[in-house]
Amino acid sequence: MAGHSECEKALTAIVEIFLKYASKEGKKDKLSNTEFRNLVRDQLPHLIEDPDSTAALMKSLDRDKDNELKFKEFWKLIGKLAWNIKEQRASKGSTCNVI
Ligand SMILES: [Ca+2]
Repeated sequence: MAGHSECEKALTAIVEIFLKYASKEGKKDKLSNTEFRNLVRDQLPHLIEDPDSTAALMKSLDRDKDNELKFKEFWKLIGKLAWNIKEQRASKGSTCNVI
């Protein structure tokens, strides 16, 4: 990653985290319910307030209703979280807060 920009590193990190958690059980490129819950708990503790509500969150992201999240479905969440961070920064000029 030497020489990569902050943005390139951030995007790569998101992809690598997705693949790391998705590879733990079942299909290697999709998140199961358990994998998604673990990812939220470990990687998004300041952005998603209630890790116990991940089942409902997963349901809302699982567009094709196969009970797994492919990267395209997971990316909707990343987009939403990024949007929330941007809105909070714009309104308060503060650092990242819990949503
Ligand atoms: Ca799915």
